[in-house]
Amino acid sequence: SCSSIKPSASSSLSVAESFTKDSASRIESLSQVSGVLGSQWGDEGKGKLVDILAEHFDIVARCQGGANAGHTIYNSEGKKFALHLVPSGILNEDALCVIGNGVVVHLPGLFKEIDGLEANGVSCTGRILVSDRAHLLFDFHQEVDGLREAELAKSFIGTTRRGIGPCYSSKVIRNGIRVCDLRHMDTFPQKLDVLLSDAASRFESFKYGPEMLKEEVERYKRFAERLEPFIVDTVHFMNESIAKKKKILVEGGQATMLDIDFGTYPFVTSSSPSAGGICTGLGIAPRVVGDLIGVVKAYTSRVGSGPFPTEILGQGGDLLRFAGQEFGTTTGRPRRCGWLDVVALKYVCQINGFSSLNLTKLDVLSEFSEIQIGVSYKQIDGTPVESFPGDLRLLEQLKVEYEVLPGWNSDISSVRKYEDLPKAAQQYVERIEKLVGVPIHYIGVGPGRDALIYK
Ligand code: 2SA
Ligand code: GDP
Ligand code: MG
Repeated sequence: SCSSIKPSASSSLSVAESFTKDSASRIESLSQVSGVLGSQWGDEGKGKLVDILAEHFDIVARCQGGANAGHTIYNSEGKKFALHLVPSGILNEDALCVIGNGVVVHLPGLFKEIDGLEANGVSCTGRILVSDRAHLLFDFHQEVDGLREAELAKSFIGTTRRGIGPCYSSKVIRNGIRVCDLRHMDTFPQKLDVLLSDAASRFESFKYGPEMLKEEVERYKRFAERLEPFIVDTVHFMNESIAKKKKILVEGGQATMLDIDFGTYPFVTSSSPSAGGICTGLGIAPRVVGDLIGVVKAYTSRVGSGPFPTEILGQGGDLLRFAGQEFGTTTGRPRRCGWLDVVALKYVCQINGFSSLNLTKLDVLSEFSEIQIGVSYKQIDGTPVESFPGDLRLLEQLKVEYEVLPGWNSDISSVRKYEDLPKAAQQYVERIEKLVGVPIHYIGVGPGRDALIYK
């Protein structure tokens, strides 16, 4: 359960050994419907874990977000893949990939991604199912994303400009166009005209005329034909699969600190990357959802604007950024870096009820002789802050209190057993478990598939 945690194993090797689980038993004990969710501001290494777990699941499903996600995976031959809309299960040939109703789908991007995978020997035919209820994200949504950011000037969000916010806006204001609408080309042009006219009346620089509509409709007629074999009522499919005892892994995009409700609003994405998004984005009941693994980077990164209490500015930040290769998978933007923030992490664990954590990129901290953990927040007048605040004004002014732990000054990237980690590295892992109250079952020590320690 989320709240139970093993006692500290820092004192003797034999105790640590008894906690070391082999990979098979850890993965096989995961429940029928499990999920992998981001626990910070994204890019924790969700894609890598999903890729590893996918071998043991029948279905890998995305429930929210879109091509703003960037999941980098190295396969067994060390070949690099960057996935955006296609679930990270695609590299395991037996896994079926579902794009659920909660995802916003940019068809030109999806087909480009599929073509790229196929060109690299990954067969996608018959392996990707797209919900008929999913909303379509058009090129114009991307253009509007850029125009909105430009308009915000200095207070820009720092979006990926993939059209995510504008597409979810269309959905929520109820004039969005869904995948099933591609089957009704008689009414499609009129629906698209409403959206494009709206954008044109809102933004002076948005150029729109009858030619553009005609071209876009023709393009979408071709996309509709190509997409037809992928279109499924995924609500029915998921629930039937559950009844047939198929194992399902849900792959989260972004992370809870970017959640539209729980994140640092307005510096968030427009979907629900937290546990609730699994049910709304796939149409499955909360009681069928079992284990949720929170993926946590051993430090913190954030791309885009917004509060980041434990951010390290200047050289320390650069050191983490280069050691961890912290650059956006989708946009290439340099990521802001800082220490682990336990206040934020505890808040995220409460919201999601994680059964375990995957601590990633522990190897990156080998560069540091001392490691800090943000353990509590205080207001400037010294008043303690109980939980991660919703009020940005408060968040920007607070002071973080740190604990300092010794570094391990050695390369751990080839370590494969928990007990072989240097004492100081074990101490860091166990201190996090203790502070957060959730066990760490997986520890990443490198980007490769094999660079994972089961604890
Ligand atoms: P958006 O585009 O509307 O979702 O942006 C809103 C905020 O959400 C953040 N966001 C992300 N943060 C980290 N990683 C993401 N995916 C890519 C990656 C990002 C990239 O894997 O590296 O390549 O730049 C992601 N997607 C959205 C975004 O930075 C805004 O703060
Ligand atoms: P995601 O969006 O959560 O899937 O994460 P990204 O793929 O955007 O970013 C994580 C990056 O860290 C990728 O380049 C991964 O290859 C890499 N990575 C994942 N786990 C580890 C790890 O344990 N150690 C190191 N050094 N790199 C890792
Ligand atoms: Mg990413």
